Amino acid sequence: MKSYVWLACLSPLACLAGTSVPGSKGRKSKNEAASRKLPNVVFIYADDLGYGDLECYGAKNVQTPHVNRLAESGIRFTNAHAAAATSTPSRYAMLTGQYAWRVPGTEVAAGNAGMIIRPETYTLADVFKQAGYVTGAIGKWHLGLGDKSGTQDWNAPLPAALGDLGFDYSYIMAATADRVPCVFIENGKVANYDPSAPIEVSYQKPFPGEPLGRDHPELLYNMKHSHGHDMAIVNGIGRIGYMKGGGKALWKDENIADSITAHALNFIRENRDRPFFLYFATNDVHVPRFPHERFRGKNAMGLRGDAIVQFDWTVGQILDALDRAGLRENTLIILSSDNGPVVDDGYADRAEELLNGHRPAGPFRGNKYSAFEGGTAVPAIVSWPREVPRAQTSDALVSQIDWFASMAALVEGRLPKGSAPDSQDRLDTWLGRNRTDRPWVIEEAYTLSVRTKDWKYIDPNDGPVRINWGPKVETGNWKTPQLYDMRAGEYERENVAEKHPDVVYEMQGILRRVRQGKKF
Ligand code: NG6
Ligand code: CA
Repeated sequence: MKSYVWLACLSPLACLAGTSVPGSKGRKSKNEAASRKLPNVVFIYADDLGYGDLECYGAKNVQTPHVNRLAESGIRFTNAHAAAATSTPSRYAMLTGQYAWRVPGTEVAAGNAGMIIRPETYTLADVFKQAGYVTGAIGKWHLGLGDKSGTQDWNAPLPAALGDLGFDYSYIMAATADRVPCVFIENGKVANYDPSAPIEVSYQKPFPGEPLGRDHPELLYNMKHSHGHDMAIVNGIGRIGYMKGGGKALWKDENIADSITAHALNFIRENRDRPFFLYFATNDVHVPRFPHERFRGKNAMGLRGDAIVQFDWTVGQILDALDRAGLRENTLIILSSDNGPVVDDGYADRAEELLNGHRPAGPFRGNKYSAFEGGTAVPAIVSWPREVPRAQTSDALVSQIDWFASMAALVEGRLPKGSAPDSQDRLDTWLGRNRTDRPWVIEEAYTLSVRTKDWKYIDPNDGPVRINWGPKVETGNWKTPQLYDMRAGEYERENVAEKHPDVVYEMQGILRRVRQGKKF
Protein backbone atom coordinates (compact mmCIF):
# COMPACT_ATOMS: atom_id res chain seq x y z
CA MET A 1 0.00 0.00 0.00
CA LYS A 2 1.15 3.49 -0.77
CA SER A 3 1.24 5.17 2.55
CA TYR A 4 -0.15 8.68 2.57
CA VAL A 5 2.93 10.36 3.91
CA TRP A 6 5.15 8.80 1.28
CA LEU A 7 2.81 9.55 -1.47
CA ALA A 8 1.96 13.10 -0.57
CA CYS A 9 3.74 15.05 -3.22
CA LEU A 10 5.97 17.96 -2.46
CA SER A 11 3.36 20.30 -3.78
CA PRO A 12 -0.13 19.73 -5.05
CA LEU A 13 1.01 21.05 -8.37
CA ALA A 14 3.69 18.42 -8.55
CA CYS A 15 0.97 15.93 -7.71
CA LEU A 16 -1.13 17.11 -10.53
CA ALA A 17 1.58 17.54 -13.07
CA GLY A 18 4.39 15.27 -12.14
CA THR A 19 3.06 11.77 -12.61
CA SER A 20 4.39 10.02 -15.66
CA VAL A 21 1.79 7.36 -16.04
CA PRO A 22 -0.11 6.47 -19.19
CA GLY A 23 -2.58 9.21 -19.93
CA SER A 24 -0.91 11.87 -17.84
CA LYS A 25 -0.12 15.07 -19.63
CA GLY A 26 3.51 15.04 -18.64
CA ARG A 27 5.52 17.20 -16.33
CA LYS A 28 4.71 20.86 -16.29
CA SER A 29 7.32 23.52 -15.67
CA LYS A 30 7.52 24.93 -12.17
CA ASN A 31 6.22 28.33 -13.20
CA GLU A 32 3.39 26.95 -15.18
CA ALA A 33 2.47 24.80 -12.23
CA ALA A 34 2.77 27.63 -9.76
CA SER A 35 0.28 29.71 -11.67
CA ARG A 36 -2.34 27.04 -11.22
CA LYS A 37 -4.86 27.24 -8.47
CA LEU A 38 -6.16 24.42 -6.31
CA PRO A 39 -9.51 23.26 -7.62
CA ASN A 40 -12.81 23.71 -5.90
CA VAL A 41 -14.12 20.31 -4.90
CA VAL A 42 -17.79 19.36 -4.98
CA PHE A 43 -19.04 15.97 -3.85
CA ILE A 44 -22.53 15.21 -5.11
CA TYR A 45 -23.53 12.29 -2.95
CA ALA A 46 -26.85 10.69 -3.82
CA ASP A 47 -28.83 8.49 -1.46
CA ASP A 48 -29.74 4.93 -2.48
CA LEU A 49 -29.01 5.64 -6.15
CA GLY A 50 -28.16 2.33 -7.81
CA TYR A 51 -25.53 1.38 -10.33
CA GLY A 52 -28.25 0.95 -12.94
CA ASP A 53 -30.29 4.08 -12.14
CA LEU A 54 -28.59 6.57 -14.45
CA GLU A 55 -28.91 6.79 -18.19
CA CYS A 56 -25.14 6.91 -18.61
CA TYR A 57 -24.97 3.60 -16.72
CA GLY A 58 -27.49 1.97 -19.03
CA ALA A 59 -30.86 2.96 -17.49
CA LYS A 60 -33.51 2.87 -20.19
CA ASN A 61 -36.65 4.03 -18.41
CA VAL A 62 -35.32 7.34 -17.17
CA GLN A 63 -33.44 10.23 -18.77
CA THR A 64 -30.65 11.86 -16.83
CA PRO A 65 -29.25 14.43 -19.27
CA HIS A 66 -27.41 16.49 -16.66
CA VAL A 67 -25.58 13.54 -15.15
CA ASN A 68 -24.83 12.39 -18.71
CA ARG A 69 -23.32 15.81 -19.35
CA LEU A 70 -21.18 15.47 -16.24
CA ALA A 71 -20.04 11.97 -17.24
CA GLU A 72 -19.16 13.15 -20.75
CA SER A 73 -16.99 15.85 -19.25
CA GLY A 74 -14.86 13.35 -17.31
CA ILE A 75 -14.61 9.74 -16.17
CA ARG A 76 -17.32 7.20 -15.52
CA PHE A 77 -16.17 4.46 -13.15
CA THR A 78 -17.68 1.02 -13.67
CA ASN A 79 -16.20 -0.76 -10.64
CA ALA A 80 -16.63 1.70 -7.79
CA HIS A 81 -17.76 0.84 -4.28
CA ALA A 82 -19.25 2.52 -1.28
CA ALA A 83 -17.71 1.28 1.96
CA ALA A 84 -21.02 -0.07 3.26
CA ALA A 85 -24.49 -1.00 2.04
CA THR A 86 -26.31 1.54 4.23
CA SER A 87 -25.94 5.23 4.81
CA THR A 88 -24.42 5.85 8.24
CA PRO A 89 -21.50 3.41 8.00
CA SER A 90 -20.85 4.33 4.40
CA ARG A 91 -20.72 8.06 5.16
CA TYR A 92 -18.75 7.51 8.33
CA ALA A 93 -16.08 5.64 6.40
CA MET A 94 -15.98 8.17 3.58
CA LEU A 95 -15.71 11.23 5.84
CA THR A 96 -13.18 9.73 8.28
CA GLY A 97 -11.17 7.31 6.14
CA GLN A 98 -11.81 4.63 8.72
CA TYR A 99 -14.04 1.60 8.19
CA ALA A 100 -17.19 2.04 10.22
CA TRP A 101 -17.15 -1.58 11.40
CA ARG A 102 -14.12 -0.74 13.53
CA VAL A 103 -16.25 1.67 15.54
CA PRO A 104 -19.27 0.65 17.63
CA GLY A 105 -22.44 2.69 17.13
CA THR A 106 -22.05 3.31 13.40
CA GLU A 107 -25.09 1.36 12.25
CA VAL A 108 -28.03 3.23 10.60
CA ALA A 109 -28.51 6.15 13.00
CA ALA A 110 -31.70 7.44 14.58
CA GLY A 111 -32.58 11.11 14.10
CA ASN A 112 -31.63 11.81 17.71
CA ALA A 113 -28.28 10.01 17.67
CA GLY A 114 -25.43 11.93 19.23
CA MET A 115 -22.61 12.97 16.93
CA ILE A 116 -21.07 9.71 15.75
CA ILE A 117 -17.90 11.26 14.37
CA ARG A 118 -16.39 12.67 17.52
CA PRO A 119 -15.20 16.28 17.44
CA GLU A 120 -11.55 15.30 17.89
CA THR A 121 -11.60 13.21 14.69
CA TYR A 122 -9.68 14.60 11.75
CA THR A 123 -12.27 14.58 8.98
CA LEU A 124 -12.30 15.03 5.25
CA ALA A 125 -13.60 18.56 5.86
CA ASP A 126 -10.54 19.20 8.05
CA VAL A 127 -8.30 18.11 5.18
CA PHE A 128 -9.74 20.88 3.03
CA LYS A 129 -9.97 23.44 5.79
CA GLN A 130 -6.33 22.88 6.64
CA ALA A 131 -5.48 23.59 3.01
CA GLY A 132 -7.27 26.95 3.14
CA TYR A 133 -10.59 25.91 1.68
CA VAL A 134 -13.94 27.09 2.90
CA THR A 135 -16.01 24.00 3.59
CA GLY A 136 -19.73 23.32 3.49
CA ALA A 137 -22.07 20.38 4.08
CA ILE A 138 -25.53 20.62 2.60
CA GLY A 139 -28.26 17.98 2.55
CA LYS A 140 -28.47 14.62 4.25
CA TRP A 141 -26.20 14.12 7.25
CA HIS A 142 -27.21 10.94 9.13
CA LEU A 143 -24.18 10.89 11.40
CA GLY A 144 -25.72 12.23 14.59
CA LEU A 145 -25.74 15.65 16.21
CA GLY A 146 -25.18 16.91 19.73
CA ASP A 147 -23.27 15.34 22.58
CA LYS A 148 -25.29 12.32 23.43
CA SER A 149 -28.10 10.30 21.87
CA GLY A 150 -31.59 11.30 22.91
CA THR A 151 -30.54 14.28 25.01
CA GLN A 152 -30.57 17.08 22.45
CA ASP A 153 -32.54 20.23 23.07
CA TRP A 154 -33.66 21.04 19.53
CA ASN A 155 -34.76 24.51 20.63
CA ALA A 156 -31.27 25.75 21.38
CA PRO A 157 -27.91 25.66 19.58
CA LEU A 158 -26.65 22.06 19.59
CA PRO A 159 -23.48 21.70 21.65
CA ALA A 160 -21.77 19.54 19.03
CA ALA A 161 -22.40 19.92 15.34
CA LEU A 162 -20.67 20.05 11.99
CA GLY A 163 -18.67 23.13 12.90
CA ASP A 164 -16.72 20.81 15.20
CA LEU A 165 -15.94 18.51 12.28
CA GLY A 166 -14.31 21.02 9.96
CA PHE A 167 -17.38 22.35 8.17
CA ASP A 168 -17.56 26.15 8.09
CA TYR A 169 -21.14 26.07 6.93
CA SER A 170 -23.85 23.43 7.17
CA TYR A 171 -27.48 23.15 6.21
CA ILE A 172 -28.52 19.61 6.85
CA MET A 173 -31.20 17.08 7.63
CA ALA A 174 -30.20 15.39 10.91
CA ALA A 175 -30.82 11.88 9.56
CA THR A 176 -33.09 10.89 6.68
CA ALA A 177 -36.37 12.24 5.35
CA ASP A 178 -38.17 9.29 6.91
CA ARG A 179 -36.81 10.02 10.39
CA VAL A 180 -37.72 12.78 12.81
CA PRO A 181 -36.84 15.58 13.43
CA CYS A 182 -38.24 16.81 10.09
CA VAL A 183 -36.44 20.16 10.12
CA PHE A 184 -33.26 21.52 8.60
CA ILE A 185 -30.38 22.34 10.90
CA GLU A 186 -28.28 25.31 9.85
CA ASN A 187 -24.93 25.73 11.59
CA GLY A 188 -26.10 23.71 14.58
CA LYS A 189 -29.50 25.37 15.04
CA VAL A 190 -32.92 24.55 13.66
CA ALA A 191 -33.36 26.63 10.52
CA ASN A 192 -36.39 28.87 10.36
CA TYR A 193 -37.05 28.05 14.02
CA ASP A 194 -40.61 28.67 15.15
CA PRO A 195 -40.69 29.74 18.82
CA SER A 196 -44.43 29.12 18.94
CA ALA A 197 -43.89 25.39 18.31
CA PRO A 198 -41.03 24.05 20.48
CA ILE A 199 -39.58 20.80 19.15
CA GLU A 200 -39.48 17.55 21.06
CA VAL A 201 -38.12 14.31 19.69
CA SER A 202 -38.15 10.78 21.03
CA TYR A 203 -37.35 7.37 19.63
CA GLN A 204 -38.74 5.76 22.79
CA LYS A 205 -42.30 6.86 23.27
CA PRO A 206 -45.02 8.89 21.58
CA PHE A 207 -46.06 12.35 22.79
CA PRO A 208 -49.55 12.36 24.25
CA GLY A 209 -52.02 13.95 21.87
CA GLU A 210 -49.81 13.63 18.77
CA PRO A 211 -51.48 11.37 16.21
CA LEU A 212 -49.48 8.43 14.89
CA GLY A 213 -49.49 6.93 11.42
CA ARG A 214 -50.36 3.50 12.75
CA ASP A 215 -53.58 4.79 14.35
CA HIS A 216 -54.54 7.45 11.84
CA PRO A 217 -54.18 6.25 8.25
CA GLU A 218 -56.64 8.99 7.23
CA LEU A 219 -54.01 11.61 8.14
CA LEU A 220 -51.45 10.10 5.76
CA TYR A 221 -52.73 12.21 2.90
CA ASN A 222 -49.43 12.44 1.04
CA MET A 223 -48.11 8.89 1.33
CA LYS A 224 -48.95 5.65 3.09
CA HIS A 225 -46.31 3.30 4.46
CA SER A 226 -45.79 -0.29 3.34
CA HIS A 227 -43.73 -1.29 6.37
CA GLY A 228 -42.50 0.65 9.39
CA HIS A 229 -42.79 4.46 9.14
CA ASP A 230 -45.95 4.48 11.22
CA MET A 231 -44.98 6.82 14.03
CA ALA A 232 -45.01 10.67 13.84
CA ILE A 233 -46.98 12.20 10.99
CA VAL A 234 -45.38 15.18 9.29
CA ASN A 235 -46.66 16.62 6.02
CA GLY A 236 -49.17 13.78 5.70
CA ILE A 237 -46.41 11.14 5.77
CA GLY A 238 -45.62 8.69 8.56
CA ARG A 239 -42.05 8.71 9.90
CA ILE A 240 -39.69 6.72 12.09
CA GLY A 241 -39.63 8.21 15.59
CA TYR A 242 -41.88 10.54 17.53
CA MET A 243 -41.93 14.27 17.23
CA LYS A 244 -43.84 17.24 18.49
CA GLY A 245 -43.82 20.86 17.38
CA GLY A 246 -41.68 22.38 14.66
CA GLY A 247 -44.38 24.64 13.21
CA LYS A 248 -43.10 26.60 10.27
CA ALA A 249 -39.64 25.00 10.53
CA LEU A 250 -41.01 21.62 9.43
CA TRP A 251 -39.89 20.69 5.95
CA LYS A 252 -42.20 19.87 3.12
CA ASP A 253 -40.83 16.81 1.39
CA GLU A 254 -41.68 18.18 -2.03
CA ASN A 255 -39.40 21.17 -1.39
CA ILE A 256 -36.35 19.39 0.00
CA ALA A 257 -34.49 19.22 -3.32
CA ASP A 258 -35.24 22.87 -4.06
CA SER A 259 -34.18 23.92 -0.60
CA ILE A 260 -30.84 22.14 -0.48
CA THR A 261 -30.10 23.12 -4.08
CA ALA A 262 -30.79 26.80 -3.34
CA HIS A 263 -28.43 26.63 -0.35
CA ALA A 264 -25.75 24.92 -2.46
CA LEU A 265 -26.05 27.58 -5.14
CA ASN A 266 -25.70 30.30 -2.51
CA PHE A 267 -22.65 28.61 -1.07
CA ILE A 268 -21.04 28.48 -4.52
CA ARG A 269 -21.91 32.09 -5.26
CA GLU A 270 -20.67 33.39 -1.93
CA ASN A 271 -17.40 31.52 -2.09
CA ARG A 272 -16.59 31.93 -5.73
CA ASP A 273 -13.41 33.85 -4.97
CA ARG A 274 -11.72 31.25 -2.79
CA PRO A 275 -11.27 27.49 -3.03
CA PHE A 276 -14.22 25.66 -1.54
CA PHE A 277 -15.19 22.12 -0.67
CA LEU A 278 -18.88 21.42 -0.86
CA TYR A 279 -20.24 18.14 0.43
CA PHE A 280 -23.64 18.11 -1.21
CA ALA A 281 -25.63 15.08 -0.11
CA THR A 282 -29.04 14.79 -1.68
CA ASN A 283 -32.15 13.30 -0.15
CA ASP A 284 -32.97 11.76 -3.53
CA VAL A 285 -33.62 8.95 -4.14
CA HIS A 286 -34.25 7.84 -0.54
CA VAL A 287 -37.76 7.24 0.80
CA PRO A 288 -40.19 8.83 1.18
CA ARG A 289 -39.89 9.61 -2.52
CA PHE A 290 -41.97 12.73 -2.76
CA PRO A 291 -40.49 14.97 -5.44
CA HIS A 292 -41.75 18.42 -6.32
CA GLU A 293 -44.91 18.60 -8.41
CA ARG A 294 -43.02 19.72 -11.50
CA PHE A 295 -41.23 16.35 -11.61
CA ARG A 296 -44.35 14.32 -10.90
CA GLY A 297 -46.14 11.95 -13.19
CA LYS A 298 -43.51 12.30 -15.89
CA ASN A 299 -41.77 8.98 -15.52
CA ALA A 300 -43.21 5.57 -16.26
CA MET A 301 -41.57 4.22 -13.10
CA GLY A 302 -43.62 6.55 -10.95
CA LEU A 303 -42.22 8.36 -7.95
CA ARG A 304 -38.90 6.53 -7.88
CA GLY A 305 -38.29 7.53 -11.50
CA ASP A 306 -39.45 11.09 -10.77
CA ALA A 307 -37.02 11.26 -7.84
CA ILE A 308 -34.16 10.22 -10.15
CA VAL A 309 -35.17 13.00 -12.55
CA GLN A 310 -35.27 15.46 -9.66
CA PHE A 311 -31.78 14.34 -8.66
CA ASP A 312 -30.66 14.89 -12.24
CA TRP A 313 -32.15 18.39 -12.21
CA THR A 314 -30.21 19.13 -9.02
CA VAL A 315 -26.98 18.08 -10.69
CA GLY A 316 -27.81 20.36 -13.62
CA GLN A 317 -28.34 23.28 -11.25
CA ILE A 318 -24.92 22.79 -9.67
CA LEU A 319 -23.21 22.52 -13.06
CA ASP A 320 -24.96 25.65 -14.32
CA ALA A 321 -24.09 27.59 -11.17
CA LEU A 322 -20.42 26.65 -11.54
CA ASP A 323 -20.56 27.70 -15.19
CA ARG A 324 -22.17 31.01 -14.33
CA ALA A 325 -19.52 31.69 -11.72
CA GLY A 326 -16.80 30.85 -14.24
CA LEU A 327 -15.60 28.03 -11.98
CA ARG A 328 -16.45 24.90 -13.92
CA GLU A 329 -12.99 24.42 -15.49
CA ASN A 330 -11.23 24.26 -12.17
CA THR A 331 -13.82 22.43 -10.11
CA LEU A 332 -13.35 18.78 -9.33
CA ILE A 333 -16.76 17.14 -9.09
CA ILE A 334 -17.23 13.66 -7.72
CA LEU A 335 -20.71 12.19 -8.03
CA SER A 336 -21.62 8.93 -6.36
CA SER A 337 -24.10 7.25 -4.02
CA ASP A 338 -23.92 6.13 -0.39
CA ASN A 339 -25.11 2.59 -1.09
CA GLY A 340 -26.97 0.50 -3.63
CA PRO A 341 -30.63 0.87 -4.55
CA VAL A 342 -33.78 -0.45 -2.92
CA VAL A 343 -37.22 -0.56 -4.42
CA ASP A 344 -39.84 -0.90 -1.65
CA ASP A 345 -38.15 0.68 1.37
CA GLY A 346 -41.26 1.14 3.45
CA TYR A 347 -43.68 3.39 1.56
CA ALA A 348 -46.49 2.48 -0.82
CA ASP A 349 -44.99 4.39 -3.76
CA ARG A 350 -45.46 1.54 -6.26
CA ALA A 351 -41.75 1.56 -7.04
CA GLU A 352 -41.75 -2.20 -7.40
CA GLU A 353 -44.82 -2.57 -9.60
CA LEU A 354 -43.65 0.15 -11.98
CA LEU A 355 -40.09 -0.97 -12.61
CA ASN A 356 -40.99 -2.06 -16.14
CA GLY A 357 -37.82 -4.04 -16.58
CA HIS A 358 -35.59 -1.36 -15.00
CA ARG A 359 -32.77 -2.89 -12.94
CA PRO A 360 -31.79 -0.40 -10.25
CA ALA A 361 -28.65 -2.36 -9.36
CA GLY A 362 -27.74 -2.89 -13.02
CA PRO A 363 -26.19 -6.30 -13.58
CA PHE A 364 -25.45 -6.94 -9.92
CA ARG A 365 -27.12 -9.28 -7.46
CA GLY A 366 -28.60 -7.82 -4.30
CA ASN A 367 -29.60 -4.30 -3.31
CA LYS A 368 -29.04 -1.76 -0.56
CA TYR A 369 -28.46 -3.66 2.73
CA SER A 370 -26.95 -6.62 0.86
CA ALA A 371 -23.53 -8.23 1.04
CA PHE A 372 -23.91 -9.02 -2.65
CA GLU A 373 -22.43 -6.45 -5.00
CA GLY A 374 -25.72 -4.59 -5.47
CA GLY A 375 -25.29 -3.33 -1.89
CA THR A 376 -22.13 -1.34 -2.51
CA ALA A 377 -21.51 -1.17 -6.28
CA VAL A 378 -22.40 2.43 -7.09
CA PRO A 379 -22.11 4.89 -9.94
CA ALA A 380 -19.08 7.15 -9.62
CA ILE A 381 -18.27 10.03 -11.94
CA VAL A 382 -15.28 12.34 -11.71
CA SER A 383 -15.03 15.54 -13.69
CA TRP A 384 -12.40 18.25 -13.61
CA PRO A 385 -12.27 19.88 -17.02
CA ARG A 386 -8.92 21.58 -16.39
CA GLU A 387 -7.07 18.36 -15.61
CA VAL A 388 -9.11 15.34 -16.58
CA PRO A 389 -9.71 14.52 -20.24
CA ARG A 390 -13.30 14.09 -21.34
CA ALA A 391 -15.40 11.05 -22.10
CA GLN A 392 -13.41 8.35 -20.32
CA THR A 393 -14.51 5.12 -18.75
CA SER A 394 -12.46 3.43 -16.06
CA ASP A 395 -12.97 -0.14 -14.93
CA ALA A 396 -10.42 0.20 -12.12
CA LEU A 397 -11.55 -1.29 -8.83
CA VAL A 398 -11.99 1.71 -6.52
CA SER A 399 -13.58 2.49 -3.16
CA GLN A 400 -14.91 5.64 -1.56
CA ILE A 401 -12.77 4.84 1.49
CA ASP A 402 -9.87 6.26 -0.55
CA TRP A 403 -11.36 9.66 -1.24
CA PHE A 404 -9.92 10.88 2.07
CA ALA A 405 -6.23 10.18 1.40
CA SER A 406 -6.66 11.00 -2.28
CA MET A 407 -8.11 14.43 -1.50
CA ALA A 408 -5.35 14.96 1.06
CA ALA A 409 -2.82 14.28 -1.71
CA LEU A 410 -4.67 16.66 -4.01
CA VAL A 411 -4.36 19.54 -1.55
CA GLU A 412 -1.01 18.47 -0.14
CA GLY A 413 -2.52 17.80 3.23
CA ARG A 414 -0.48 16.15 5.91
CA LEU A 415 -2.59 13.85 7.97
CA PRO A 416 -2.19 13.72 11.72
CA LYS A 417 -0.83 10.38 12.85
CA GLY A 418 -3.52 7.75 13.18
CA SER A 419 -6.14 9.57 11.13
CA ALA A 420 -7.88 7.97 8.15
CA PRO A 421 -6.20 4.61 8.85
CA ASP A 422 -8.01 2.72 6.11
CA SER A 423 -7.74 5.25 3.33
CA GLN A 424 -5.17 4.97 0.54
CA ASP A 425 -3.99 7.69 -1.80
CA ARG A 426 -5.36 6.62 -5.16
CA LEU A 427 -5.66 10.10 -6.61
CA ASP A 428 -4.10 9.10 -9.92
CA THR A 429 -6.72 6.42 -10.44
CA TRP A 430 -9.56 8.74 -9.46
CA LEU A 431 -8.22 11.33 -11.90
CA GLY A 432 -7.96 8.75 -14.67
CA ARG A 433 -4.17 8.90 -14.92
CA ASN A 434 -3.99 5.17 -14.47
CA ARG A 435 -6.40 2.30 -14.18
CA THR A 436 -4.69 0.62 -11.28
CA ASP A 437 -7.05 -1.59 -9.31
CA ARG A 438 -7.16 -1.38 -5.58
CA PRO A 439 -5.76 -4.80 -4.61
CA TRP A 440 -8.92 -5.42 -2.61
CA VAL A 441 -12.00 -3.57 -1.45
CA ILE A 442 -13.78 -4.27 1.84
CA GLU A 443 -17.58 -4.09 1.82
CA GLU A 444 -19.71 -3.87 4.98
CA ALA A 445 -23.24 -5.35 5.07
CA TYR A 446 -24.27 -7.75 7.84
CA THR A 447 -20.87 -9.34 7.45
CA LEU A 448 -17.70 -8.25 5.70
CA SER A 449 -16.80 -9.09 2.11
CA VAL A 450 -13.60 -8.82 0.16
CA ARG A 451 -13.75 -7.84 -3.47
CA THR A 452 -10.80 -8.10 -5.79
CA LYS A 453 -10.88 -7.50 -9.50
CA ASP A 454 -11.57 -11.18 -10.15
CA TRP A 455 -13.19 -12.49 -6.98
CA LYS A 456 -15.78 -11.75 -4.35
CA TYR A 457 -15.59 -13.40 -0.96
CA ILE A 458 -18.40 -13.09 1.60
CA ASP A 459 -17.51 -14.04 5.15
CA PRO A 460 -19.93 -16.56 6.71
CA ASN A 461 -22.88 -15.22 8.64
CA ASP A 462 -25.78 -16.94 10.34
CA GLY A 463 -28.37 -14.24 9.66
CA PRO A 464 -31.44 -14.67 7.47
CA VAL A 465 -30.92 -15.12 3.75
CA ARG A 466 -33.61 -12.55 2.94
CA ILE A 467 -34.55 -9.45 4.89
CA ASN A 468 -37.47 -10.40 7.09
CA TRP A 469 -38.73 -6.96 8.12
CA GLY A 470 -39.91 -5.44 4.83
CA PRO A 471 -37.69 -4.83 1.82
CA LYS A 472 -37.51 -7.73 -0.61
CA VAL A 473 -33.75 -7.99 -0.53
CA GLU A 474 -31.31 -10.90 -0.46
CA THR A 475 -28.93 -10.21 2.38
CA GLY A 476 -26.02 -12.25 1.03
CA ASN A 477 -25.81 -14.04 4.39
CA TRP A 478 -24.72 -17.65 4.28
CA LYS A 479 -23.39 -19.91 6.98
CA THR A 480 -20.38 -21.09 5.00
CA PRO A 481 -17.86 -19.04 2.99
CA GLN A 482 -19.06 -17.76 -0.35
CA LEU A 483 -16.71 -17.19 -3.23
CA TYR A 484 -17.80 -15.84 -6.58
CA ASP A 485 -15.82 -15.53 -9.77
CA MET A 486 -16.42 -11.95 -10.91
CA ARG A 487 -15.16 -12.83 -14.39
CA ALA A 488 -18.22 -15.03 -14.82
CA GLY A 489 -20.98 -13.69 -17.07
CA GLU A 490 -23.60 -13.66 -14.34
CA TYR A 491 -22.38 -12.12 -11.13
CA GLU A 492 -22.53 -13.93 -7.78
CA ARG A 493 -24.62 -16.90 -8.85
CA GLU A 494 -22.38 -19.93 -8.40
CA ASN A 495 -20.60 -20.27 -5.08
CA VAL A 496 -17.20 -21.72 -6.03
CA ALA A 497 -15.69 -21.70 -2.52
CA GLU A 498 -15.24 -25.46 -2.53
CA LYS A 499 -13.63 -25.46 -5.96
CA HIS A 500 -11.10 -22.82 -5.00
CA PRO A 501 -10.04 -23.31 -1.37
CA ASP A 502 -6.76 -21.55 -2.13
CA VAL A 503 -8.57 -18.37 -3.16
CA VAL A 504 -10.86 -18.57 -0.12
CA TYR A 505 -7.76 -18.90 2.07
CA GLU A 506 -6.18 -15.90 0.43
CA MET A 507 -9.31 -13.76 0.79
CA GLN A 508 -9.70 -14.76 4.43
CA GLY A 509 -6.09 -13.76 4.96
CA ILE A 510 -6.76 -10.32 3.52
CA LEU A 511 -9.79 -9.90 5.75
CA ARG A 512 -7.88 -11.02 8.83
CA ARG A 513 -5.09 -8.57 8.22
CA VAL A 514 -7.49 -5.72 7.51
CA ARG A 515 -9.46 -6.54 10.64
CA GLN A 516 -6.24 -6.40 12.64
CA GLY A 517 -5.43 -3.06 11.05
CA LYS A 518 -2.19 -4.42 9.58
CA LYS A 519 -0.48 -2.62 6.74
CA PHE A 520 0.11 -4.62 3.58
C1 NG6 B 1 -34.53 1.40 7.55
C2 NG6 B 1 -35.81 2.06 7.09
C3 NG6 B 1 -35.61 2.50 5.66
C4 NG6 B 1 -34.40 3.40 5.55
C5 NG6 B 1 -33.18 2.71 6.13
C6 NG6 B 1 -31.96 3.57 6.17
C7 NG6 B 1 -37.79 1.06 8.20
C8 NG6 B 1 -38.86 0.04 8.11
N1 NG6 B 1 -36.95 1.13 7.17
O1 NG6 B 1 -34.64 1.00 8.86
O2 NG6 B 1 -36.75 3.13 5.18
O3 NG6 B 1 -34.62 4.60 6.23
O4 NG6 B 1 -33.43 2.28 7.44
O5 NG6 B 1 -31.58 3.93 4.91
O6 NG6 B 1 -37.71 1.79 9.16
S1 NG6 B 1 -30.20 4.63 4.70
O7 NG6 B 1 -30.03 4.73 3.27
O8 NG6 B 1 -30.30 5.93 5.31
O9 NG6 B 1 -29.22 3.78 5.31
CA1 CA C 1 -28.61 5.40 1.64
